[in-house]
Amino acid sequence: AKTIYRGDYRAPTHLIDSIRLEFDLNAEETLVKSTLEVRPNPECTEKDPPLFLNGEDITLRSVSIDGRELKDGEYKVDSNGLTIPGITSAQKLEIVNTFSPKANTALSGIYASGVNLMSQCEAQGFRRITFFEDRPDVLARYTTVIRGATEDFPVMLSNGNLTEEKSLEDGRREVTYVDPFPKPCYLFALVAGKLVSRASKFDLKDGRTVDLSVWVDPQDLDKTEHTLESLKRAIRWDEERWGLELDLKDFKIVATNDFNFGAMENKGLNIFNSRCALANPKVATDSDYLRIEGVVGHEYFHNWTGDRVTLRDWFQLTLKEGLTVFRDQEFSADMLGEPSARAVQRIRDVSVLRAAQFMEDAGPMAHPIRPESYQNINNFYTSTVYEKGAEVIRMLQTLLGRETFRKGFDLYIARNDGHAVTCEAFINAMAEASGRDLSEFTNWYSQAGTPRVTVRRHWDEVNHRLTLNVRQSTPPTPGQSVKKPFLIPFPVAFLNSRGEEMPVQLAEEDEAPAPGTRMFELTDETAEFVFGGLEEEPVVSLNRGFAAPIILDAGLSQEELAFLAANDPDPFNRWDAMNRLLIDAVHAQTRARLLKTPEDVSPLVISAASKILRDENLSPAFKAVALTMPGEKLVAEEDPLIDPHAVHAGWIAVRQAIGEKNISAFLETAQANIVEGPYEPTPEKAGKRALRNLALGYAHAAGSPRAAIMIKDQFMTANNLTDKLAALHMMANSQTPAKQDMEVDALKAWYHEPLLINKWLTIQATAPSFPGEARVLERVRELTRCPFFSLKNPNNVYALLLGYFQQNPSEFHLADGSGYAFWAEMVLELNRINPQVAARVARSLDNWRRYTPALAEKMHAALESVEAKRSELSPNVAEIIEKALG
Ligand code: DPP
Ligand code: ZN
Repeated sequence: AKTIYRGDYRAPTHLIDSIRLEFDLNAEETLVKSTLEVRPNPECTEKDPPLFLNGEDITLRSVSIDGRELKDGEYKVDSNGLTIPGITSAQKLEIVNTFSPKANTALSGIYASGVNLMSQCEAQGFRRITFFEDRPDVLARYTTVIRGATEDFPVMLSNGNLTEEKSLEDGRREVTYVDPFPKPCYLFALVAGKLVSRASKFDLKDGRTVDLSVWVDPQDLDKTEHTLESLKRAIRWDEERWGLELDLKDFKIVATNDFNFGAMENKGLNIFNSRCALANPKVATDSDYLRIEGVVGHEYFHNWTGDRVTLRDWFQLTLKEGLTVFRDQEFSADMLGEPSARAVQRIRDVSVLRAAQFMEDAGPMAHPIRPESYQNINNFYTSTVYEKGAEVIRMLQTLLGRETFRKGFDLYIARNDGHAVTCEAFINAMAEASGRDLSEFTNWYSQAGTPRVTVRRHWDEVNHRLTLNVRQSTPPTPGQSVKKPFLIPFPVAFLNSRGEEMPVQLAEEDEAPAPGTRMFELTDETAEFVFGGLEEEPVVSLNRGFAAPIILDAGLSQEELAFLAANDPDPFNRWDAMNRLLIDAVHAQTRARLLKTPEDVSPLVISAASKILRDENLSPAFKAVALTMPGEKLVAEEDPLIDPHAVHAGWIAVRQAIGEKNISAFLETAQANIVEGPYEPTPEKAGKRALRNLALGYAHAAGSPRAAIMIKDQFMTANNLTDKLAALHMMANSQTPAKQDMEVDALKAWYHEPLLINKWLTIQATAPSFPGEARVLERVRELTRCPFFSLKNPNNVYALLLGYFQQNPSEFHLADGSGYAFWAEMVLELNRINPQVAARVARSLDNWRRYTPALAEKMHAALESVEAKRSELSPNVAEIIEKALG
């Protein structure tokens, strides 16, 4: 496939000032008439270039220029698009084409979802609707006319304002929308079908009243309140925190069960995957409620960072995504309010980054937040572009300070409103607002890989001085063997033996600053800091709040980690220390298994866990995250060669030991954290539920019969999905015979609700199998043939197949390679149906080189078996396989 390079950017040959789209809707075959006002781009340096309009999987009916239909030979059409030479002045182009929504299983362009039609244009779906310059730097004004049978399409929506609505004589209706804002075509949206809405008026700060609505299938209307309320909070927050107002009279959200992404920020008409939009206590857990609020915020915030200020080209994706993830993370944190709840939010965000992005950065798909090349842009909607991109923005805020960062942000918006720009626009605005040269910082945009920062300490007992020697290095990544040092914010704090913060004073300074965190910056490969004014040797607490997305080796002993886990006043680092102890304990147990030298789980980790569990000053929410076992994959990432079975056994041993040694404390905690009354997803109540379920999990893992009874009882009586699902999950992960009945009960009760079916599928896919039970591989294979599973539905695929391939390492990595063979089979089937989804699933074998030779060899063979079908592979899948085989 063709590789596209960032440096090859050329301005568009032609500009399209306006587009009028007329749709005659039909699920089998939709007819589009598109009228374009086209003119040569004065900034294009080529002499009289032909106009090229992308078009894919659509059928051209006719082309006319200024009313004259073009004949064969006056244009050229092939499987990539339409070429029209000779457009050297402003002209009106009229194109008629058709496509089939029903046949569109790729879910890109306009497709059928149940009885509805939905659109998804980012990144390159618009070319599957009509012929157009499908690139983000062509901004046009859209008028959309939709005609459809009243019976089939009682609701027809598009971007902008409804300006006309009429009944046609043939039993159809026609609606017209005008979007006042020029936009790139990836932000176009069309929705039609039998939808109902929950609507509300909302008063903006500037005095205008706007209409907000959430559109869903009728059976989902009772799941829309949280979405609508989240939207109101997001609008208010963007006004208050960033001074940004809604620029439309009308803002709509639509939910659908068939969607490749989580959600999409189409101008004024956001479309959401139902799993990111629908909630009530029966179908959504506490984390679903949080996620929905975050995603509703994310898509709404794109209205400014993405829509009003958009991208010049797809290499700049992080310009809108990194920034908007940062904004949604801040929104979620602000909604939680008090500092310890905010810390829990930060802990969750960092855990996601470490689990997914660090792995990506260490594998064959490693790329800078702004990639230098790609084959298929859909493969670059990655945790690097999104989550690491957000960390890069956060570092800028840390380095410049909140106020200056805000000034830079305001400047960025003011200066680039209505334009399609590059990442430089953001950096330049920040540099200008701060008066600081940020050129060193831009390495974060151009270099892949996670920097390792190693800190070695020397305590001078005589002079009471502490020296920190810091070294940063970043391992090679594909195409980048040597890395320049990064500019890294580096917060330092010291604790005395009572656990209190001490002043962080450089030896050459005369005065001690107030005790607390002090911010330094790393710019070179090495740095030395000498600190004085210390009454005793401190314990260091570094990179508080995860100020930089680095892998930090602070050189702390297990005792020091245990000290921080018990005492660090910074909740993030307190969590981090406990998390590190847990990871190290799993490593030790894994090693003991590999070397066949049994050893006890370190008493230090057990007592650290027990202290956190009993600490009366900690919130339940914090205790729950601090005592959550790190994922097996995250732990395995640090092993020189991964043996998933040894890691699994090590993980089980640690959890069991912590459970056994604290069994009564866990049972008491479970008892003490029962939440009474009607369900509410508040942080306090969610925190209590999380802690209770965590405690039950440990006690159950330690074999407590009482825990088993409590879990079963909870499954039967819970008034909310969080508790019910947690109970089912704990049972499914144990050997209890009772679990079969529970699983069948749940299936019966959940059968008609796609959101719940997906959760059920994930439980099946991620559970272990015990002796005498069918292997998970067999269960998953069987489930792919069930009436409630379809390879055409992305959520089904993510729930069952990604669950199995990516969240159940010990069951997927079977010694005979049968797990991998199944993966290959699924990738090839999905490749025919939905290339974007197939490519996501394909990534499950990315890090094959990291496994023990016997497994790596079989993973490699599975990759080759897919590669062997090269000629059938979509460009999406081909790129992933090619890079994995590298
Ligand atoms: N731009 C979408 C989002 O991340 C994904 N297509 O919000
Ligand atoms: Zn986004």
